[in-house]
Amino acid sequence: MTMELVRGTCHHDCPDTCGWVATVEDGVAVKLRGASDHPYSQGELCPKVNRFLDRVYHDDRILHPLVRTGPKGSGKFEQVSWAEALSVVAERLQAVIAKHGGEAILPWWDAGTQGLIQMSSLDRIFFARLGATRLSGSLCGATSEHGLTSTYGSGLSADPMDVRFAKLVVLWGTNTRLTNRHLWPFVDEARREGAQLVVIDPIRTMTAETADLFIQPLPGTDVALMLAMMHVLVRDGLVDSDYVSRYAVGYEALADHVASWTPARAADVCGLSALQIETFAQLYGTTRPSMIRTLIGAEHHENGAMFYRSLGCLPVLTGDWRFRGGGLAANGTWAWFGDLIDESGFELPVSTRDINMSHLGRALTDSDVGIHALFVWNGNPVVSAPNSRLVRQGMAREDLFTVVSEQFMTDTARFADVVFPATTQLEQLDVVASWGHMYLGWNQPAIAPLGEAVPNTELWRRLAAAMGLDDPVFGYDDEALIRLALPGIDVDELAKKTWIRLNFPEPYLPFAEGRFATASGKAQLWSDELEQQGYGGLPEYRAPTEKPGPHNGSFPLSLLTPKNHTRFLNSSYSHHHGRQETGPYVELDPADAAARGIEEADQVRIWNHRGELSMAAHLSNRLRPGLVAVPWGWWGEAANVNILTNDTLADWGGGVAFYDTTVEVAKVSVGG
Ligand SMILES: Nc1nc2c(c(=O)[nH]1)N[C@H]1C(S)=C(S)[C@@H](COP(=O)(O)OP(=O)(O)OC[C@H]3O[C@@H](n4cnc5c(=O)[nH]c(N)nc54)[C@H](O)[C@@H]3O)O[C@H]1N2
Ligand SMILES: Nc1nc2c(c(=O)[nH]1)N[C@H]1C(S)=C(S)[C@@H](COP(=O)(O)OP(=O)(O)OC[C@H]3O[C@@H](n4cnc5c(=O)[nH]c(N)nc54)[C@H](O)[C@@H]3O)O[C@H]1N2
Ligand code: SF4
Ligand SMILES: [Mo]
Repeated sequence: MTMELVRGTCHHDCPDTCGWVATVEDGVAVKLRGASDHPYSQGELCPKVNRFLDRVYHDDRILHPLVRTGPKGSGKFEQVSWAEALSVVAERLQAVIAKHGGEAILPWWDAGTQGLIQMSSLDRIFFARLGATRLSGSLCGATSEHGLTSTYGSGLSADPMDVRFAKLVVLWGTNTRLTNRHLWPFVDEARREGAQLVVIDPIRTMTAETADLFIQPLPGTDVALMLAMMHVLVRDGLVDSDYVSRYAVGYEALADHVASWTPARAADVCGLSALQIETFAQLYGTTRPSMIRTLIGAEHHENGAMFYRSLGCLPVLTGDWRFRGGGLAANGTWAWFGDLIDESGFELPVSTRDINMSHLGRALTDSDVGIHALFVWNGNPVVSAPNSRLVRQGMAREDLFTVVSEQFMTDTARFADVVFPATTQLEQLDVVASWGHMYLGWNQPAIAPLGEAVPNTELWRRLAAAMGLDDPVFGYDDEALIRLALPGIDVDELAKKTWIRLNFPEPYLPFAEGRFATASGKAQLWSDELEQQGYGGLPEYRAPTEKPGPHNGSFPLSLLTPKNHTRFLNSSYSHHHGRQETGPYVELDPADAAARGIEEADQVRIWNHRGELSMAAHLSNRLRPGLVAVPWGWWGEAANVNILTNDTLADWGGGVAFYDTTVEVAKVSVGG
């Protein structure tokens, strides 16, 4: 018997990017454990990935190419050879191009794996050569980065691990214990040293439960809260005027602007008390260092980018950037890797149109847009994109030719004409950059690909050959692609060490002496660009278009649909771990339930102008009147809450307003 330990890095779309070690016996992975020497994840994986081997070896894995035999969406397929599947795809794509032009082809991909080459590399050359429509926007991450860039000139922010040096930790719109669990020990460390913890979330999450101070604003109103904090900082002389005068522009204008944003005014907008705002603002204004941690929750609003742009102003005003353990740790980590990763080898200058990925449903159902072929990999848009009824409607078009590369028969793959079998992270080579810490991770394949599954890179090579594309880069193997994308990295050393810290100083104090990436080198409390683009030069609160109320076709209750299950990763694992999680259900405040005659476990309808679902009611003290929540990530038309969600784009940055959704809920009458 041979036994081998193979080190790798988790590929999931998760900020933790954990290191792991697979035990392989005679070519079969028998154990997967967290790598105890990974400096950030330190040994533990998570309830999702602890059972990753069950996923890898699951009977439901797609291991061969499939061609549809039943009606669209029926999930009826037959196994075919790779050669046959490739020739079907090549023929159909050539026919689409001949009849409608390359732009009738839409690629749709996300971060199902966020590995550098398996997420997106050769696909870009492939689709550029076909003249396909380009995918723009993002379900996750771009709005926060663009918002922050408006204030700092880049998405760079603090090293999240430095939260351990904070005296005040503010978890703002992030459910750390669920979504970023390996940061929690660092938060705990700070608390053991006396730090206080503030959590700001419309939902009393498992993270909020542990806070010293929990602030529960109405969704999408945080910018008003920030403006009132700025008001208090200015009013009470808590601004670090030395820092601001050296390293920021627009302070005078901002100070004038926030004069009218009293805590009382913000309290009305946010549904908080003026005293709460006052207390928090004082705490923040007088505690150094204060570290704000935020991730993605707050970007899923129409004013999502404004949230991050405004948040970025706070540690500038307090001068928190001077201190280790101070500042703001956002999803800016990708920005750190930017200088390292050179994707130009995967790009061709193309001038085709683009379509925002959140508008998949709109694009597929609008005949003027004219999409005739759709290619999906690394994502499950039928479950993860907003306004999902429209996505289903579009994907059900018999005249749409759909290709999906998947490991499992997801709701999206069910609509495919051709399904290609994809390998898992245990079967593919890659490197993984993190958006939660500063370590780049190598992933050595631990086992051979199962069945006829291939890494995404190999799929593009085979498709390129089938389509007669001969760009030299299609001849590169995976290691050569990694070398191409990481010109400044010693790839052999990375492979040997498995994890290397980016070459940033430690402690990492990016803005201790200003040096923001803006043209002036200063933080932009006032932004000329935003003023010119019509967003206003200063942080501004704007209510969403879809807000609760009996007008404008909207509905009386706000609906939030964040991640809720420890065993799900977005929509992945819901079909494996679903039985261990309760749900889906509609979580209601007892007051809203009482007003509708709803009791615990009653079957209720939840609907709006986009769709309707029927689920059990769950009365909860995690919410507040006017707010309901449904856990997201469940497969199946009857369980997928994105049927209800808003596909309006965020202000700038290309994200989408999932969480600016309004609904009504009613009891399903017996027999009705
Ligand atoms: N277990 C688990 N972990 C995950 C994931 C998963 O599916 N399951 N997904 C991964 C992915 S892709 C991502 S992007 C991250 C996301 O990590 P987070 O950003 O932490 O997660 P979200 O659930 O999107 O939102 C976080 C919180 O934002 C709150 N929120 C919503 N609107 C507002 C608002 O207007 N203001 C404020 N203050 N808060 C608001 C929500 O109530 C929610 O509790 O998690 C990653 N980790
Ligand atoms: N209502 C609501 N909607 C949301 C969110 C929310 O909080 N609420 N969160 C949003 C966020 S933050 C995100 S990031 C998105 C996530 O949405 P998606 O990116 O669509 O995430 P998943 O649903 O996990 O789908 C990833 C798929 O990729 C496949 N996959 C994994 N590795 C590979 C591989 O190597 N090759 C191939 N070909 N496939 C692979 C997996 O099997 C899985 O089916 O959803 C967004 N949608
Ligand atoms: S999903 Fe996240 S927490 Fe779980 S092992 Fe992967 S990186 Fe770590
Ligand atoms: Mo995400």
